[in-house]
Amino acid sequence: MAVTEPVVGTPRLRKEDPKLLVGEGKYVDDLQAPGQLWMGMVRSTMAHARIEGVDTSDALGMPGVHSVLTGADLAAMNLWLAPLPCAWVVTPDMANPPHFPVATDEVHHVGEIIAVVLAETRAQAVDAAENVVVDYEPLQAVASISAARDGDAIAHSDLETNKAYRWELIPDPDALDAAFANAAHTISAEFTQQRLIPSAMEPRGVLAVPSPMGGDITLYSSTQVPHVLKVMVAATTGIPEHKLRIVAPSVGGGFGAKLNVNPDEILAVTLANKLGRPVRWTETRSESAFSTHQGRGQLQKIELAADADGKLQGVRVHLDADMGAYMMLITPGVPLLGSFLYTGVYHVPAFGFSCDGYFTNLTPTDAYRGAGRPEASYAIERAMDILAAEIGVGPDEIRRRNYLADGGPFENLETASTLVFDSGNYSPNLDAALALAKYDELRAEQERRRAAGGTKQLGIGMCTYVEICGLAPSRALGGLNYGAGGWEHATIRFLPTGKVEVVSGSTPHGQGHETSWSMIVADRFGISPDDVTVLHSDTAISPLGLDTYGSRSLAVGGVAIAMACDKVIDKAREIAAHSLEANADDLEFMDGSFSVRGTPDAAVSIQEIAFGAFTAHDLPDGMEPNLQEQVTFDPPNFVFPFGTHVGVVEVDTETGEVELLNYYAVDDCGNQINPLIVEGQVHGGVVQGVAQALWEEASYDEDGNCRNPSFLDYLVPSAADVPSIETGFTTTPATSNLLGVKGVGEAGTIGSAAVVINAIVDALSPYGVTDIEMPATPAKVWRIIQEASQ
Ligand code: MCN
Repeated sequence: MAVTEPVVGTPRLRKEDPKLLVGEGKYVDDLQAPGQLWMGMVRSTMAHARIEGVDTSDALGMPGVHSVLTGADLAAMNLWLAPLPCAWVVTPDMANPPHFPVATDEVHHVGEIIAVVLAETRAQAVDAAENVVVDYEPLQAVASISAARDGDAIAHSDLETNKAYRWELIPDPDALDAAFANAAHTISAEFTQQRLIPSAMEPRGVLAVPSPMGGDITLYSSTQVPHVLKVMVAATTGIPEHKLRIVAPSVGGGFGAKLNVNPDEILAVTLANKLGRPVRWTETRSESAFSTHQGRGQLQKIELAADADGKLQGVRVHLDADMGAYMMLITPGVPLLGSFLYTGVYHVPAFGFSCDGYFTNLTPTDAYRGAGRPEASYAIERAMDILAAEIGVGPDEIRRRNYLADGGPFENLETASTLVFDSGNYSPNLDAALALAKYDELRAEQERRRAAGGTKQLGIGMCTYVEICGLAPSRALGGLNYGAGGWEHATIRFLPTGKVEVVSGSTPHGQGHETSWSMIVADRFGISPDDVTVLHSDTAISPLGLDTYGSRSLAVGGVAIAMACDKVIDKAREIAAHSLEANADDLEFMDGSFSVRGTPDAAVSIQEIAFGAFTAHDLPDGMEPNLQEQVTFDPPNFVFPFGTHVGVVEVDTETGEVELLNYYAVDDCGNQINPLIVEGQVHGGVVQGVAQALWEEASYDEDGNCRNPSFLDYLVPSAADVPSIETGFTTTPATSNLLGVKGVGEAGTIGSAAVVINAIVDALSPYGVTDIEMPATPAKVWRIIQEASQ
């Protein structure tokens, strides 16, 4: 049946949710395979040590134990060809010590795998793993970035230094020097991006199932990147790629932490392949702090040069970035993802960025929601507030004075970091955020409280962020030495009965692609979204794709879907012209039917054409049967969503407690497919940034032990910990894709940490407080007030 009302742009509940809400979703841990063996990991209890011996004898005799394999045993089995992959070798001389799934002679972080137990049940595997005795010779651990940079200890005994690489982006060094030499004001600030433990609702898990005959193997993994994983597993293990199938069943969130090739994935596949039995493992929550990569971990130095009015003349940034113990899939590239955005949404004539990557003896770092961009946004947006204070203007005014292209034109905005923003219009977005927050009233209330001198002071923070997403143009990614392309693939298939199948190369793990993709297709064809089904997350069903990260799915994959629909319509038009005996150019396609312009009675629906294309009884000469088209889209540019967020905190000056009272987010992600999903993405993202600002931090002692690997000590907020977030939107369509869409999956995270810290500093500015490190715990806030009051 034809549907005439467009659905794109209207809020719709997610079609994938009912199944998940009633517990029908099948996660890796729900799957069962006859004959399966469980892996139990023997993990290093030391951050840096030589392995002197591994005694497996007790474990081997325990009930249900099939085998206990040390690194040496596994090496002798020749299960893999290469170490775990790093796909982003950022400089030709980057140090990249080999990272095998199981350590053989030296361990480099607590939790690194030393031996694997295979047993009939999970409990038996875990019990036996606890009875493997490892003899260590302790080595000095490098437990922080500053220790890696300034200390004597070396994280890898066979390296001479902890420094892995230096990467620079200084388009015009002379101009940069001149900007600082001639500046009326200079600002220099240092910030710490603490390590974060990604905490998806579903921990990671794997199940590798060999087929009884033929040597094929299926890996079920809680991954956001089945396609990437397939290539990497093949390259690492030597198992032919065409013999591998990767399935990501229901995946309970990832936030970047399921974008990797992990030791457990390689172990499960290779052991299952070798033994001819299914092999599985699911991490426990506290194991996850060691077995899944962590996020952030940077020391930032940012300098601003400005003229007497506070107009930026130059921005200079240096990062020391914590790689952790090894380079995982994109570890070294994460800081680079942010490097281009340290000039924010501002007109900056001169720019320079450098980053030193350091190894430490801590869990490896890698992508975590925003990957590099929240860090960049934090540094520039904190620094802009400091500049505002120096110039003596408000935080809104300093931003307004510096916005790129204020007054237009709003397309192709050139930046000093060499990026060209597709489109951006920042002042109206700031205005909308200030209006939503009732900014003037907030300032008046702040003044009242200050004058009254009470213990509950108000702080108002803001941030205008921009992000680079829709990670895409393959050529641009190649220019950065990234090991893959950025295209995305879609296939659209009309079934004989007029229903539509979409095969999506991007792989949802919470983003609602089934709903959004159905909406795009529905509008293209004039049908109901309920008549569309979306197939994804299985490399046998969707063989081509580059998956979901970098808020790329809509701006690349969703656009590929729209383009594939249009190709289907083009073919259908030829068939319609044939059956209506008309010229294809004279046909119009509206509300799901083709008709001859001016004679609407002669019409044929796209479903009728689909059936005709299936029977193929009367197709134009030489035309292939069926209505199915595919598109691989490689966009000409990234997309650059932006937004202004305002946060209001109440700081208790006696206890140091900070309460986030209100949060207002006005985002601009171009045209929206489903505003309800967009809003949900903003909410989730904002809370993750707020959590970094207030609560979350992976804390390590000087021996490299994580002090808080469980939810008892690692403070992931619940809905009750945050206020209801009020959202608003402006719409500046993207110019690099036909839907005019930009990504939103990370947007909330990118602005929110800076907002909260700006707000706390704002509340405490009368005390002379100019900065506070994240997370702004009550103890830290209290101490800083005491220090400032002395
Ligand atoms: N959307 C829209 N209109 C827009 C932009 C997006 O309707 N203008 C919709 C899209 O159609 C899609 C959703 O919003 O349904 C997110 O789209 P997009 O911004 O393209 O982001 P991705 O789908 O590529 O998701 C990746 C992004 C990242 S990088 C992280 S990290 C993240 C995130 O999404 N992790 C998440 N959101 C998450 N949400 C959940 N529930 N769980 C995670 O692990």
